[in-house]
Amino acid sequence: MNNTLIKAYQTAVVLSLLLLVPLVAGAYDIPGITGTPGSPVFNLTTGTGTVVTGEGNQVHMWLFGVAGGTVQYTGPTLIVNEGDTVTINLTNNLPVPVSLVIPGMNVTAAVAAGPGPALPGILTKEVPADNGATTVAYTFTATQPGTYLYHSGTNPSLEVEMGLLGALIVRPAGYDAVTNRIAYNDPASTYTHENLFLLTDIDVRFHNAVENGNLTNIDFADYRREYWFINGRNLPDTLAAQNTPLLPFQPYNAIARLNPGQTILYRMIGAGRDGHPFHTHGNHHLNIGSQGQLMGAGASLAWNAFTTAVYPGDTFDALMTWTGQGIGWDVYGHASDIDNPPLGFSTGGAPGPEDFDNNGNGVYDQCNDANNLAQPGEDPAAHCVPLPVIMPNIQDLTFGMFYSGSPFLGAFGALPPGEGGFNANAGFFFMQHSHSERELTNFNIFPGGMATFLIVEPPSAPVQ
Ligand SMILES: [Cu+2]
Repeated sequence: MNNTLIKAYQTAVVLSLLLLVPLVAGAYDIPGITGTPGSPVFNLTTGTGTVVTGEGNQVHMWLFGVAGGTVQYTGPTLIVNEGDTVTINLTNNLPVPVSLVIPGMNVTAAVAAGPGPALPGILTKEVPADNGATTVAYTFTATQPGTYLYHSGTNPSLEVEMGLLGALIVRPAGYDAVTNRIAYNDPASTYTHENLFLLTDIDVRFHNAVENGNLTNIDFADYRREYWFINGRNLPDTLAAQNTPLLPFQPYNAIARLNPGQTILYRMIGAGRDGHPFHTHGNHHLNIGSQGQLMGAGASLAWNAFTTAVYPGDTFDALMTWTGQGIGWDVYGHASDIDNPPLGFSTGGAPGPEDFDNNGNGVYDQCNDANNLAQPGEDPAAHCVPLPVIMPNIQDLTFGMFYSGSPFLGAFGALPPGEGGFNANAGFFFMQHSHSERELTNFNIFPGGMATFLIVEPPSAPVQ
């Protein structure tokens, strides 16, 4: 075939491959529980559990869980839709009364079953300590989409500290899990993936006192945190699998992943005793909502931040993306081709990393080819610009456990014996963490605490 025929053939191949790609890429959601649309009912209970900390300590907790299941830290994430009439039936297996408050929701509480009556608490009606005999129903209409905290409204100094808290997500009326992934009823809140970052902290001395029955000897003014959590886990457990049997009371992890150009919705909640400056590496995040309120039509009052101060009771909805724009060199390694040999089409197979910027002209990584343009999202000014430093010899480098051996996205390079294995796709790992440095420890052991990672995976590794 002559060159024209080859190009026509390859263009057809590329187009047919594109047709096989779904219009909406695979996406992941926040794990949680849902109910019957319109009128979901959640049956929750309380109980004691043991949280395993990042350095291996075990901490006595009071926790919410689905009735008949395992209690958990943090409590089950409740996911409902705007306009739903939500009922949460709560029973209690703890030695103290408990209750449920949901700041931002107009909740009605009443005894639904059992001997009753509910105890008249300070903030809401309470479930007595009666080994599950009484059920109190908390009912509200989810009028406003957004991210919310629920927690015990009974002696919160003790009971929120002990772990009686969780997240509530209200999806907007126009939301569709496949075709319209929005945080609010506004296209400016559109996202590809979403993550929950429920931020908590504890003082293990209080938990030891409760475990030993010394409920009256706790001085909450004298608190000193030793552990900081995201979704009930400390680093490195924030990166472990969901529902791992190693952490039976801590089902949720906190890994964030995206492909270049995609957008993640971070739902951040402050539920500890201290505020936490939550900091994103890789890019700033755009705070589009807070406390269930969109920051203006078209998100016009949204604000960019590298760090958002998340104080107790705060919730923020923030959009995070990554494109590699503006760094001034070609993160895909198109210029040098040292680490990333031509793959995929050029060897007769599926698209590979080196095909990503190919317009179907049959020429691969020829930066002097006028048809070889920057890919969507790639900075045209950086396309084919080489890495502006000379890489040191490997014996002169210190290796992080997530380094692929190459500075280029999706490329592997040489690593010393024993290094590697934690970065399967040669992605970029960006720490997302509390910028209070002391909160990056587990009982004074660094690294740990309130930290996780955003993994920018190369286009060859679609994030589902
Ligand atoms: Cu940092």
